Amino acid sequence: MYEPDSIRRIRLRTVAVPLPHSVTDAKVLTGRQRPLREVSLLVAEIDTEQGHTGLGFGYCLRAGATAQFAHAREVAPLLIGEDPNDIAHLWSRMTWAGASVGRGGVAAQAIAALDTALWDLKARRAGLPLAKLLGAHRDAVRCYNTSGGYLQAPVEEVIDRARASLERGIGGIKLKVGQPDHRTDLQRVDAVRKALGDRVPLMVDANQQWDRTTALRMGRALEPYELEWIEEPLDAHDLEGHSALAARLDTPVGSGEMLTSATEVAAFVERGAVDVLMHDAPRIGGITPFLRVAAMAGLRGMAMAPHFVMEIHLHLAAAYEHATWVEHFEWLEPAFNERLEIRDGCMIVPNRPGLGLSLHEQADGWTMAQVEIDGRG
Ligand code: SMN
Ligand code: MG
Repeated sequence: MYEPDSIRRIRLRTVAVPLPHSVTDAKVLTGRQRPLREVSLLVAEIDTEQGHTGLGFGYCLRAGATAQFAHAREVAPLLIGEDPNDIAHLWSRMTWAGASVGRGGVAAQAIAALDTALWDLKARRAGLPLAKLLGAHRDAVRCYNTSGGYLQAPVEEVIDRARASLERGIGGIKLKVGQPDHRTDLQRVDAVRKALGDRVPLMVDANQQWDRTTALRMGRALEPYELEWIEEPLDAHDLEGHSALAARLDTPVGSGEMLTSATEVAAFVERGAVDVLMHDAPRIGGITPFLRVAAMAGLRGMAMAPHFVMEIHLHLAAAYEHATWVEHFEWLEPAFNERLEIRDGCMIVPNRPGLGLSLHEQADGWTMAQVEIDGRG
């Protein structure tokens, strides 16, 4: 017999995780952003009256951490006293509470940390890894490395790091492109393809720095390299441009990481604007909206390669029917005690319950803000 549980306490904190070294993508070289030095996590920990716990997190890069924390702090009290199993209802309540600032962006991202903690809690209560709770299609997901392919690294270093990734069992390599000098992009892709050989899955990511003409020209110039996909060739919101480009290139086009609501992602899915859907649960409001658009993409047989946060997306990709990849980054590892196992080109779904994560104590030293909410005001 099910006895409804009740949320007793929520802890929120912002944890600024430093990167081993700063990284540069095309947005930096075109003067739009500073190099990236840290990732700010918004961590939510939920405790229930029956003694269950859930751990979730969202993130942001550069600006936004203060606003995410402030919004989460405002909506989290709505969860106190509620049954943590009613995740869809709680997601709606939190979203309606902040509706006047919108259903995407910072508001959605604050909710994402809490929503993810609720899913973690539900899976832990069931004693199942999250992928199993959702209904997994596989217990390992193909993975590719991104962190070795940034633009501040000379191509020799990119090749060395790619070789090290492949040796440790990672299944593909992504390179950053989109530099103001297009020839440099092509030279780097050529050098890496020659060094690694034809059989290694390679992807490129232009981080939105091409216009429509350049994207088509670069896409055509890159066709001989048989890339797994070309990512963010255009402005992230240029739905029409993506549709036209995807129709004209043989190489699959991927995008979706910069969209910040399920509705925005759904438009790309409905229009078939991308071949590889790259949405991001923490960016669009959590696992609840992620699964809604994944279901739409699944009906169309689309490929899916969720953006960043392998710690969460590994479970969601394992529960997706069609072709899928997960993105390997070591950046967030210092914040957690556990490590994901990688073998034969794939990341293995952990057999621990929930997401299978616990916060490392060094996260305490990186905590910039925290609050405990227990309903007693
Ligand atoms: C990226 C952007 C922001 C954080 C991590 C990674 C990048 C990617 O665009 O897709 O790898
Ligand atoms: Mg990207």
